[in-house]
Amino acid sequence: MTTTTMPKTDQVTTPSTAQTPLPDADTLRKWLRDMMLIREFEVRSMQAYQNKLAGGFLHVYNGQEAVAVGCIGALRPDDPVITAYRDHGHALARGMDPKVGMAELFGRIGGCAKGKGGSMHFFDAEHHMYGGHGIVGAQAPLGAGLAFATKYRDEVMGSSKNNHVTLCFMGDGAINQGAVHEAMNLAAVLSLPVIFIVENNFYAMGTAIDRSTAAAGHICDRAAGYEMESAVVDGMDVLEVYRGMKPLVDYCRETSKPVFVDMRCYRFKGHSMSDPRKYRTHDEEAKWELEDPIERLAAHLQGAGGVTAEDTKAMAKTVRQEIRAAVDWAKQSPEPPIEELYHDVYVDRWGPYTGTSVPSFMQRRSSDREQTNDA
Ligand SMILES: Cc1ncc(C[n+]2csc(CCOP(=O)(O)OP(=O)(O)O)c2C)c(N)n1
Ligand SMILES: [Mg+2]
Repeated sequence: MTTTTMPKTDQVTTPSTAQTPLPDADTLRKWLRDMMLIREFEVRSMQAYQNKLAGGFLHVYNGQEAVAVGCIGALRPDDPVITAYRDHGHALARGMDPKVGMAELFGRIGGCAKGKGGSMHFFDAEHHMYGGHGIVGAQAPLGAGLAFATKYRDEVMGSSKNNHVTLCFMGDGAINQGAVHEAMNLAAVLSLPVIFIVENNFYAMGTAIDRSTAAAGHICDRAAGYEMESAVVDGMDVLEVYRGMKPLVDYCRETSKPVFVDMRCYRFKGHSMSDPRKYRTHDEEAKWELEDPIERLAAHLQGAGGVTAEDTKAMAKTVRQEIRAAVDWAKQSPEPPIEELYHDVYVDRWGPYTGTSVPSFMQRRSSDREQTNDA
């Protein structure tokens, strides 16, 4: 048994919080509903898993809902998002229909990946959600690649400039992966509009962050090595997440420079369904449960007026009905036929390869060439 030296959320500093105005009351109510929807989806996912309706691995997002909802709330709807295997919350926050998500979990043809991906591979191109990735840190190069693609379209292919910002989420366990550092380096070298968000829940499986990571209390120092802007944000409060992220998203969009975020949060459940959580104490869990992001936003909305306890209850009821309908729908969806194994393996949307050219943002500056004398 080990205990972590994790900072409490009240010790966390958040940038520019005072200056960033919050969105209107309807948006805040939608965020509360979205967080409730994610929580209920996870509760029913765990039930379904125990009832053997879902197979494979299941990693639920309980406790971290404010991160996906607040970060995605700071984006435009067409900005790309990519994450790891704890991905249901991001997909739902991005607008995925819970029916389609539940069917994916159940391995049914109605799922977002036709039941061929399961829990770890929620993918929804229409909502610019690019997965769901099971290899720790593997989504970081893909996130940099998505940002590269948006920049390439703007500067080389496109007739109009879209200035997309890509959000690339990862766990704290990913930050010691070589691929993550290669991606951060390339993002800095090519000036790619990507925000690397570490959902720092202080554990990678059963290993506390200070047992696996040097200088665990200040992982933003790693971003400094790439001359990248960075921030620590309280991920247990959706308003703080939004206030922290909005200026960073705006900065990234304006400058096309990458950003790194240490998003402090806590997962209320185990790493996966087979985790008995023996590596942390009940006291520690109880302390973090007091920070429940859903309760915090509900209290804010009730305190700020406009929303009553009855409204919140009614919202919770609607959400329960929606998720129950999603479970029923997913159960009705057939299993994929065997031929599906060979479908969707390769995509040739852009036609055959016809050569390439180097976009200007990849060309080395002439001053660099003069310095190294190898023009
Ligand atoms: C390259 C690689 N190594 C090991 C694993 C096994 N593994 C799966 S999840 C995990 C822990 C990751 O923890 P973290 O990144 O903090 O994410 P969290 O589960 O806390 O969201 C590990 C080691 C893996 N999937 N990929
Ligand atoms: Mg973690």
